[in-house]
Amino acid sequence: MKKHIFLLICLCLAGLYCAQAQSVEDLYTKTEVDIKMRDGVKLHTIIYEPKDKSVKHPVMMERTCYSSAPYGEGKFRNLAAYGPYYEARYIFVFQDVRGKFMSEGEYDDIRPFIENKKLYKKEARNIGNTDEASDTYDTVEWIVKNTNNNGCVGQQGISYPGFYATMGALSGHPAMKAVSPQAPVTDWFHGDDVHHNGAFFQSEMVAFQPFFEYMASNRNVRYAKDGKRPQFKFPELFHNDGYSDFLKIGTYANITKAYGDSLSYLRTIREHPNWDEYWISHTVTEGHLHDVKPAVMVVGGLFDKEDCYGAFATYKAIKEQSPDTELYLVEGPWYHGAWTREMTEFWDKIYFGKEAVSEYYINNIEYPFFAYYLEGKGEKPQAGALVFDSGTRSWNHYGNNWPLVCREEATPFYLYADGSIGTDAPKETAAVIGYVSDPARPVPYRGTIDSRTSLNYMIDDQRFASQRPDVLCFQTETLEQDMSLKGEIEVELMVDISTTDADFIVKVIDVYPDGFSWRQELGIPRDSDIAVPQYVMGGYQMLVRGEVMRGKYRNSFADPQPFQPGETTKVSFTMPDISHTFKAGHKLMIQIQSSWFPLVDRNPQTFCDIYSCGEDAYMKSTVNIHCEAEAPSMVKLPLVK
Ligand code: PG9
Repeated sequence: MKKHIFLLICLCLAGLYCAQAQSVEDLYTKTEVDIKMRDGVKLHTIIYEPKDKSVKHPVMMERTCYSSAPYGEGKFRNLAAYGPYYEARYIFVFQDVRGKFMSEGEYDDIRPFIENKKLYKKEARNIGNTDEASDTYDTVEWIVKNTNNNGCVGQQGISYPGFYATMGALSGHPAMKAVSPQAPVTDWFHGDDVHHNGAFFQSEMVAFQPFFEYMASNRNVRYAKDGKRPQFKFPELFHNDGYSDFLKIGTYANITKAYGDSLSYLRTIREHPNWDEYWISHTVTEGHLHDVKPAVMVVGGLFDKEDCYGAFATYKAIKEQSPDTELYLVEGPWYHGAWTREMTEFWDKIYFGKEAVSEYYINNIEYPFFAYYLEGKGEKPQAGALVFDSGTRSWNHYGNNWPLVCREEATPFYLYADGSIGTDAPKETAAVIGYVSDPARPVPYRGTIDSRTSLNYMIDDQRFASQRPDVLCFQTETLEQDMSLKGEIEVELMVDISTTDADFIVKVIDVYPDGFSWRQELGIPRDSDIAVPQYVMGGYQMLVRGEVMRGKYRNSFADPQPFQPGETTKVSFTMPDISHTFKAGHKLMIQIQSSWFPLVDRNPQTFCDIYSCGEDAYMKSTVNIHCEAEAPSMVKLPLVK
């Protein structure tokens, strides 16, 4: 008997060894197919299918504008990197979206969703009547009919692929059971990538567009001669210090001229400076997120420099427009895409802990969601919002009650002219504090030199800024007890400026106690292998949330209006949700400034069309913040009482 058990153990170990030793190529086949959409356009699709045909497999799909490569027979993606999905032998599908890389068709940025699309039998009748949702439907229809699948398809994607996942949720295909838009591109005028509250996020876009419009275009990949991408020579506008480089280039007109006005999206941005029909039709949350059939898990990073806004906006829009959808929100202390990459316990100077790391997210949050809906495996996850507290470094589930504190319940924290903050309305009759905003010396968005936009800026130390005369600092007394903020932040400033336009950047900051050290806070012994950042953490001013408001849009994003110099004027706007506990011993600081460079383009501070103005439009402006009884300035904080 013992011999048989021993033999059985050996056989199991051998089997285990073989399974582990088997490569992706041993376990999967790769097929590349140009799937015909309903209007005849073919989209290049790469399908990795398990060789094991004894069972039907679930499907995980990603539609992307960043290439479904590697292309070519025998060239496999490292599917093992997909962890539990690979272990569960999912069918993996990667597709180049219309107009990109190896797919046919014309590309349209954040292609509008077409309501009430008809599906005609004749291809010609479907021309002009397709969008990313119908392309997803037609793709899923082909996949279900042509692979050894279990009839359950999932889709996920980060950033732009997150937008395609949102569109996948609108495809209406019955096999599409679960979708996860992650840091989805959602609203490029109010809060994602291109603009925040109408202000242009230049350093991201100017660096991104040349790659996106040339290297990624199907003209230069699918249709390039023998598939070789011609190298594009763009003028060397940027050398090493983004701040100096962008200051030297100056205006938007100079940037587009340097590129020979060849970047179509920079032309689109110039042609649509205000919130108009172009932006409305290209913003999916503008009434299109109804009848969402699949389960949806929106994932976002609280400190995501690109699409922090989009995740919250998508979740709130589906919650409001499609109340029957099985809807989930996951918000972690992450930068753009960190949750599926190399997020570790420390991120730059800040410790977020073991439950912030990518492995925890994939194994405890994301995979269980898809396993339930695509494999029928495990418990149904708790629907609603699972949000990490970046102060207590812990996950909390709020069910359907996110944000915990809504606008009407938010607590006003008044800004006083002496630089303090409090919850009592100011009594002074004349209390103003101000600065001179000089476009020739804009406030940097970081305290260090960057050539590209740093993903760390959203948790950076703000002490570099608080020392500047053109940055106002307001702070509370040292907190005697923890103060938790859970939701969006409303800003209401009463201002007067000496010119006819200005930007207002407000930053919410967690001020660490003097003498603070991670080693003491976390009890990390000297001989520990945890790499504690070597940095003066005592007095660290951690950015928790920053946002810009372009003053001319204060009354309407569609109809910008000039300021009357010297006239006290209200400027109010909303900052994306936070989930942060300010611990006892810390302070809450608010900083106000009028430039955030080169992250945001400079406001000339005269009312004009910034996308076509000349250098002569730029002028200094004296900015006053009113902190008086009849004109109080405040931030309304989502304080959990
Ligand atoms: N959200 C990212 C982006 C898209 C388009 C322009 C700039 C940035 C991204 O898809 O990675």
